Amino acid sequence: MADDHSAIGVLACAPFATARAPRMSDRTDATPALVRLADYRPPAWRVDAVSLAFDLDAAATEVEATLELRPDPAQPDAPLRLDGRALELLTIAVDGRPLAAHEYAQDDEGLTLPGQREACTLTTRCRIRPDANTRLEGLYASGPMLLTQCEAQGFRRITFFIDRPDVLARYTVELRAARARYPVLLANGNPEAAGELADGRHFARWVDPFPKPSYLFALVAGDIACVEAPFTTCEGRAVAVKVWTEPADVARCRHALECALRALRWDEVRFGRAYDLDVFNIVAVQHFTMGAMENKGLNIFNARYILADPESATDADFEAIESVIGHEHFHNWSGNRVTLRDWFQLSLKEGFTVFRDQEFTADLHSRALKRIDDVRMLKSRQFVEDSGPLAHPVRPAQYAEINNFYTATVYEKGAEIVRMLHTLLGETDFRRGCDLYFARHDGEAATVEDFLAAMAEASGRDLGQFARWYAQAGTPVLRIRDCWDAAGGSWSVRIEQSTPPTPGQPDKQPLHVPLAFALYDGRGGAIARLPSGDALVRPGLIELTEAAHSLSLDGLAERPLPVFLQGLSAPVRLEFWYDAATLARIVAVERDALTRWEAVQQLAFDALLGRGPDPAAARAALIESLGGLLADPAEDPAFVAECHGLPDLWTLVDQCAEVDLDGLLRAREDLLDEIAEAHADAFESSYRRLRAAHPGSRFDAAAFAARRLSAVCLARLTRLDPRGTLAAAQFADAGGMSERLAALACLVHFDAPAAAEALAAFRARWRGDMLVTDKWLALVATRPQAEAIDDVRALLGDASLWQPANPNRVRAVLGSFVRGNPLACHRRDGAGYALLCEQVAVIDALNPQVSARLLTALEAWGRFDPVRRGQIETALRALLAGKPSPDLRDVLERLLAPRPRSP
Ligand code: B3K
Ligand code: ZN
Repeated sequence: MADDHSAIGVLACAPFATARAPRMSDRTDATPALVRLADYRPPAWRVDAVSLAFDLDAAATEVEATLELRPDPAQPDAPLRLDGRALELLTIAVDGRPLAAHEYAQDDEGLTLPGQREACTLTTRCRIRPDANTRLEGLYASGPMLLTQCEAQGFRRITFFIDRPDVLARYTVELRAARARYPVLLANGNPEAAGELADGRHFARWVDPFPKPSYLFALVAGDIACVEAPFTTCEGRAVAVKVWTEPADVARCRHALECALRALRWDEVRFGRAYDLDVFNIVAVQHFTMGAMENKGLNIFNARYILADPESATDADFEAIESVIGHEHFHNWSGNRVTLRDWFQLSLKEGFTVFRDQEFTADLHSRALKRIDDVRMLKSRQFVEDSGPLAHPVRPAQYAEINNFYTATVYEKGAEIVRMLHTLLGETDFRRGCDLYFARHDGEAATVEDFLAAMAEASGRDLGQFARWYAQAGTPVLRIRDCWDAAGGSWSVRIEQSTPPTPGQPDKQPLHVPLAFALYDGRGGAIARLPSGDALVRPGLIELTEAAHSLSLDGLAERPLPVFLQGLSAPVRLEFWYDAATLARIVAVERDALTRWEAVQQLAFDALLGRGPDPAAARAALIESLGGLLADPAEDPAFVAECHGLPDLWTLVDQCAEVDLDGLLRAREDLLDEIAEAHADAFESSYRRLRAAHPGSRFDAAAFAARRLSAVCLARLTRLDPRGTLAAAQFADAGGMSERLAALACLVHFDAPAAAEALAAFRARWRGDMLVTDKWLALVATRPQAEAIDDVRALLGDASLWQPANPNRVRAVLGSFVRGNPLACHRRDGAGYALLCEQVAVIDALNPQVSARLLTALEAWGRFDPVRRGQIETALRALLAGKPSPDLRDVLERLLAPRPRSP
């Protein structure tokens, strides 16, 4: 364990120069320069150890940093350069000697010491303004708390540092603050000392024994309380696990604490990864740009992913909390112990960790349902991203603003790549590969190549071609045609793969694709024999490596029913056309739940988009299949609910080169009406049965599943009952938030007479709780009426509700509006786009990460009709002309770039 406290003593009494006039500029108008992967160079200087001392205060915090610096002998002439943004430099000294003005140069991006060539101790003292920090990056205030968010480049807003992930240092941190206002002082690592200071102030000293990059630094100070539990790791380490929040909410942290204990144990059992500190602190805060952050030993969470009880949180909230708690903890190895060489490798930690959290949920609950949920999300978000102007490789080759690359592609497609490795290698070799990767790179900054090399070595497989998945953007298409020769009893199949052009990548190479498959005979029995040909075929899996493959199987008595891509064995689009009867048969005979669900989706696509051999037959088969699923007591109600959830608008848009938005929305509503009418009795009886069998808010898998399906039944029944009687009754006697919110959504979305009263009652009940109020805001913003835009304007004018500096409010109102209210946001008169872009500009001045992300919701605009395209282009160009932040500018420029053409 590093013992740097003497250094803090030195730091506290070292003489300092008074620095020149502060440079505080934080915005530039210029297009940010592109950073390229090809330009990567190792750091010219290393930081071995850091001592930080914070005199915390919301209005003015002073940060004293002592860095043990050492030049890279291979780059002897490189000057010492440190990153720093919006820092007021108060003093600077090298080896205790105050620097004269000519010995360093400060600019908007940092600090250079041109004459420094030898290893040295650099001490700086800076002043920062947490309460003026609306970017929520660096040190900022959330209500009465002070906290940090450093990933990706926020540490440079706290102190001068070589702020890149391949500079790993050991940190000692002393926090000092007024005890009355900040009684709890937390930082990374283990607590080492604490005590009183003069004038009602106190201090806490934390030492992190593990070297880490600056993006994992964190502190929290405030009047917070915790729930806690002991945990003993498989290595025998006693860990105090604590979940903290503002005292009034602490009772709602119990579920999160239990999730953390489950995550700690699961990672030991499934991945052999043990926790490595004496304390594991998790803190919930109200202001947070993302969901959560994996800082070493001090995970910081958006409160929406911590606080829950049955009265205030839905079943989906409970599930999401478990998943995010797991995700952040799993980063302790995939991200923290083994970190990233550079930000291009982001998916190395994010894709891998999403895969790990997906497996955590699948192992603990229903593997089938988890996969369906993940694939639904992948298709509605990542596939759309991958086919639009913001498409980029899982490992981008360049970026203007790294914060714009925390995307569905880096996270979800990145997880699919890891899942394909798992499929290709099998659990045993995959685990051996992970173990090797962790052992070989522990304490290092790694690359995608390092990860693949460990997997290849552990399995003996050549992953050279597989690596293209990281470099090539766009969703590959598998075009499959089969042929049956009845006379010879021979079945043959041709499989072609291609990937459409994406921005900057007109030409694509064939990928290494694991294609799961099954062949069924006429009675639904699996055909065990394998086809042969020019692809590697093993039971249940074909490995594609070429642009085209041919396979065949002889000696069959009847035409087999082939099923491809079970479990979505690769993130590709499948073009293999079944007629409606065959799709219905797949729903009936297939064993893989995801493939059954996909067959239902396929019927819906054919019916809604007028595709396939007979759209009318697809519509009839869909309605019949949905009825069959509803009537079958052997089916898991949650699976039935998933099947009844038709593809959302964005998944449908993704299927079309040119979109008739109005037509698509109408078609979807008409189909839902028809389904409701066709199965009205079954919906009613299922609804009553499910609610009677699982009253109240019990928390077990059966109750979750029942509530999921009863919510679908209620939504269909409310279509048939303009008075919304059943929904009003459920709203009145709801057993918890899931039932209450489902009922309220029906009343609001179908404009039932009781809607206004129910909305008012909900708002009054939760007036003091903005997290729950966010659910209310989202409902108001998604009322599917063109006039909902007026409601949104009213919300934006209500200061008790609208807090543009809080990302949760922005997501609840504007995020819901732009993603979930096509009828209002995409109004043909352009009023929705005007509102969105006007608000994006307002938010951009506060928090550029949030404004840039909000605008990505327009990524499919190039497929819209000419009228909408014209309006969107005008709105985007106006934003571009109005001095956007570099983050927003980057998104705007990519949205407006000419579309890539096929070669
Ligand atoms: N690593 C963080 C995300 C940080 C976002 C920076 N803009 C959360 C996560 O993926 O675990
Ligand atoms: Zn993550």
